[in-house]
Amino acid sequence: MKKDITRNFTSERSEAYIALGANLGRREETLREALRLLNEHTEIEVLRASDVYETDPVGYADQPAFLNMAAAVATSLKPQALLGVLQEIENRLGRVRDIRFGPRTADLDLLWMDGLAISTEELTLPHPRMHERFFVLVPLDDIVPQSEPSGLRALIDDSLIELGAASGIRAFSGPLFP
Ligand code: PH2
Ligand code: MG
Ligand code: MG
Repeated sequence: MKKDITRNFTSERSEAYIALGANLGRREETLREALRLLNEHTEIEVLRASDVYETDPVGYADQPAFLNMAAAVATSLKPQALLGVLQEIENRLGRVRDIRFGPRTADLDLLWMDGLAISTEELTLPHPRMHERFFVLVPLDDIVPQSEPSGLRALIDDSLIELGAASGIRAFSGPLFP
């Protein structure tokens, strides 16, 4: 059955995947705090966090290296509401500048939610560029189970084969959560 995304999920929980990035300020503390704030929300539970990777900037090269990671969450929020929470957390963590693809204190991108396909002004799911970015795929690869039911596992496997040898990404630390 196709999911009705206009419905208000009160009890039903979705599994969502979020990419986190930071390349200004205290990058590791920012990511740790983002995970804490996510999990603190009454309708979001952080299930798994990936290792942390240091990555060369993609898209706009003249900026510092990023720390990137990914997280799996369970949530009763609808996609738009979850997106709103991610933006609130970015704001709380002091995100100010917003050059497209430019430096950011905290970037929380909603990548995938139960295999939903959505295309609106504010939100496109799956994230339209996730399959071409090592800084998204490599962390996701850490936390998406082999048995993931909605097609994300297959997307990661296919994309990593398509892209070939990973570059511009280095191990930085283990998971920052719990
Ligand atoms: N985010 C961008 C643009 N470029 N490059 C890396 N390595 N990591 C990012 O998180 C990133 C980027 C836009 O959000
Ligand atoms: Mg981003
Ligand atoms: Mg973003």
